[in-house]
Amino acid sequence: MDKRVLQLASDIKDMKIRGAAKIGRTVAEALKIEAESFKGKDTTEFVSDIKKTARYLIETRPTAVSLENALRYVLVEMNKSYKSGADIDELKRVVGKTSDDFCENSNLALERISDMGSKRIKDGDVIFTHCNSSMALGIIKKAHRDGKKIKVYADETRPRLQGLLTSKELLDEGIDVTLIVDSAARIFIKEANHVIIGADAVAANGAVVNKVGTATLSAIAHEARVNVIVAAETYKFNPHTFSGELIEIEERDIFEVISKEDYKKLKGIKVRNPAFDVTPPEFIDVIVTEKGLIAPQAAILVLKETYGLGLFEKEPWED
Ligand code: RI2
Repeated sequence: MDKRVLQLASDIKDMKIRGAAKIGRTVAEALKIEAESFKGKDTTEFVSDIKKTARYLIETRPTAVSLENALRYVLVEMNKSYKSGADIDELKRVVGKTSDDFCENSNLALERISDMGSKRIKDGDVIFTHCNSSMALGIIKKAHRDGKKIKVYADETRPRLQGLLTSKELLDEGIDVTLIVDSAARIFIKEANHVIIGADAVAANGAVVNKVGTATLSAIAHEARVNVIVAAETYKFNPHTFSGELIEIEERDIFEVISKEDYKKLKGIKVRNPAFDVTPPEFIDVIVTEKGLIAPQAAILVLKETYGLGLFEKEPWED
């Protein structure tokens, strides 16, 4: 495997490259790099090398389905060309082109989601956000750029403090931001008009998997009758959930939660660090996709339109 691909995989795993949309674009680019650097002339070897690279990239982060869907987007087309007898140059071209298309569509989705979502925001609105979602922040920034005077509460998002990244991004735009600890959400939610968040995965029943803490925040918002808006491209929808499969929740290193020093002091302590949680559809008012706004209960229709029945005999990266 190309060294640059190995480096990208390691950066995704360590969260130097993070955010579900960016992870998707990065793995698509990684396949293009691998294809371009392939030296041989044998098409079977080429296809097997690209599939192997895809399987390696899948292992980096299990929950963000954008990763899997980006690989699927490229590999389905590569497999079709291989079966129809394409030569090595054509196969390389197909991988490069589909990788570029995925990235272009992803950037376009950000623009569309920002445009459509921002129409929900009125002048004077107060918005609550969690973690650091490019899609959610796209909506907030667009509302601000359209001249709406808004105020944002960003929670810290323990343990990795992505709330600081969000605060910096919004401050750079000149937006009024207040940073709070996660556990202060119930105090400030009463002031909010909307909770706007991203998604790492959306299930067929409309449940949203997002950064841990999202489910609690959405429950609090539901109780306070504050709108919960999820910004998610259609490639965040998980086709496996169509047939009832559960989404795997990534558990990360416990030393993101506790220092090694404290861990030693607290002999016998158990620590858990799930990176995501599941918000039920009842707590979500709308999902903004690049194709339009949908009720969470309509997630199944998005999946059907994109993946048919979603019952894959074989994944495109399997040999
Ligand atoms: P966009 C992030 O995951 C957060 O959970 C965020 O809400 C989600 O990806 C979506 O981000 P992590 O990579 O795709 O920080 O909207 O674990 O940028």
